[in-house]
Order: sequence, then C-alpha cells, then structure tokens
Amino acid sequence: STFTPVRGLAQIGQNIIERPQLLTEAERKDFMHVYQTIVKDLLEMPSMEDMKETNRWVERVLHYNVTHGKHIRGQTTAMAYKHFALGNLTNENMRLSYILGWCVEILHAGFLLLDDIMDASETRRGRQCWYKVDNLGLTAINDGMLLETSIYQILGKFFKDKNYFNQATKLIFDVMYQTVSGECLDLRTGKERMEKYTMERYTAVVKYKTSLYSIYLPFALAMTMAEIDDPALFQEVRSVALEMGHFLQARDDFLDCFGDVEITGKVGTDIETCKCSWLFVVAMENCSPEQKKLLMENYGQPEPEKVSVVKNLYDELRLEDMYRQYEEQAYNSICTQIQQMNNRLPKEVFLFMLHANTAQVK
Ligand code: DMA
Ligand code: MG
Ligand code: MG
Ligand code: MG
Repeated sequence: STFTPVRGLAQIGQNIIERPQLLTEAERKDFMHVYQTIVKDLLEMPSMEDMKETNRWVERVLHYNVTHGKHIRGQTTAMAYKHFALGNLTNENMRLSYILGWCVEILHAGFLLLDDIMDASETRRGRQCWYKVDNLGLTAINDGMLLETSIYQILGKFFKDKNYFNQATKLIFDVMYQTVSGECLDLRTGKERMEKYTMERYTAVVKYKTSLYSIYLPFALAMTMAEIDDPALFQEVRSVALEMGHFLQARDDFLDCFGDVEITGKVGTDIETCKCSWLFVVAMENCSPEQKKLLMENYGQPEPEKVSVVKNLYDELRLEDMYRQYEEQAYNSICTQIQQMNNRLPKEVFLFMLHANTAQVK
C-alpha cells in the first residue's frame, strides 16, 4: 500500500523548505561548492602523496555514498549556525559551518554504508547498496571506515586553530560512539531476545542509533561553533532531538514494511533480520496468545512465506491505523514542544528538519 503523510504535513513541509531565512539559494549553492574543496583537500593531503591509487578509490567512495542524499543534517548544521552566530556571522564562518555540516553528512554516509551490510539490505536511495556494487561485499567495511576516519582529517585541516576545536571534536566522537552502541543494541537480535522487545528497549535503540547523530549533533555542533556554553540549552536541544528521533525512526520502521519502494528508495529487511522495530513492538503489545505464537514462529527468518505470515498478522492487528494514530499524536506533540522551546533556539530550523525528514527518507 502507498503511504500518505499526516494531513497537511507535506504541504507545510514544502512551505518551510522554501523559506528564505533558512538557507538562501545562494547559500545552498555555496554549501554544495564547499564539498568539492573538502574532497580536493582530502585527496591532496601532502602526507599521503604516495597514495594516489587509494585516493582515487576514496573519491569514488565519497562520490557514491555522500552526494546522493538530501543533506538535511549538513544543511541544518549551517542553518543553526547562522542563527546562533549573531555578530560573528562572517562569510568565512559560514563556510566553516558548511564544512562541519559536511562532516555530519560523511558520518551519516559511513553509518548507512555499514548499516546496509549489517542489515543485508539491497538498495539505498534507489540504487544498489555500496557493498553490492561490483560485488565489493565485506571489503566495503573498510570503505565505511574510510568515511568515518576522514572526518578527523577534515577537522584537523580546517579547525585546528579554533577555540572550539577540542569541544567540537569531542562532541562528534562522543556521538559516534553512542551511535555505534545504538547499532550494537539494534543488532542484538535473535529468537531468544524477541521476548525482550519492549517499547522501552525500542526507545533506547532509537535514542542511540538515530536521534543523537541525526538531530542532536547538527544543532549541538552549530552551538559549539558559536561558542555557546549554556548546558541547559544543549539539554533542551537534546530532549527535542529524542522526541523527533523517535517519531522519525518509527516512521522509518513503518515504511520498512508498508512503504512504497519507489519513494523510500530501499527494500525493507526488518522482519527478516529480526529487528526490534516499532511495528513488532506494537504488535507484541496488542496480540492474542495465538497471534503471539504465530509471530514468534515466523519473525526473523529469510523465507518469503514466513515474512508474509508476519505481514498478514500486521494487517490483522491494524498496525497501519495504529501507526497513523501515533504519527498524528507524536507530530502534534513535537510541534508544540518546538513552539514552546527557549526563544534562543532556532524553531524554524527544527521545523525544517522535522518536515524535510518526513518529505522522504534518510
Ligand atoms: C539506521 O537504522 C541507523 C543508522 C545508525 C544508520 P535503520 O537500519 O532502520 O536505517 P535504514 O532503514 O535506513 O537502513
Ligand atoms: Mg538498515
Ligand atoms: Mg540498521
Ligand atoms: Mg529502517
């Protein structure tokens, strides 16, 4: 079945994306242009002059994995910086915020590349997953590592002398560790663990694997670059980020099963890979003992017949309706939270992120 978002949500999203106070058309162009500079610098590092062959490979890895997304996280970093910078908003600082934004994009690309190997996925953004290209297979793990480790090279190159260098670096590496820990919990699957798939576990998985790097990090980085040192403000951003992350990951999980591949650009594998997905957790909360038995017997296995049994059960339990109810309620609650947040925070940028993410997928 095809998916239509909450009433009015897509339209609001469109309006928000066009609002000039976010990034102007010219700024978006600059943001894209800066990417070329970063790549060039990375490939022309004097200390690695004797590595021409691998440099060409790095270029391919970057090109395939980084430039085909929507760059929501990267642009959000720059927009938030633009808001927080106030008197310090120079062309040079704006450019540096684009570079930090690209660090978040490269981080994201690395996580997705590795996530697709671990989730046995076939497609991403309407194309083959990187590890499927030219049968790279497990050697693609190193390409994920290339992406993740390139971030420190970029930070060193452009931010070494900045007051906020240590803090920004620590923030990125803290969030990376949290994300990898979230992926770790997400991958602790298997028959014997299915009993432990509660909404509480789900909330922990999502907080670590999604919310912190996707939503908290872009804002927190912008605040760090603007040298804001009010812990309460960081805390407030974190709390909104967790709500938004839960909403967006629940949507990602819903679309994994009910989404249109033409729109999501990826074929779901959550049922086959035994994920503690929003749908499974809600199914467990609402099924009869007989339905539970059926679910337990058929979940987490590759056979298409077993996957069909699970999908039929999801239909029987009316999970699509339950998801829509959740979505409407969570969406309204997040909008309220954004309206009520501290006026020092860029509300319109939070709304941009909320809507840009619901307009399509990762
Ligand atoms: C992805 O969760 C999380 C990270 C850290 C990449 P997921 O596997 O549900 O994402 P997707 O559905 O995009 O593969
Ligand atoms: Mg995945
Ligand atoms: Mg995954
Ligand atoms: Mg998913």
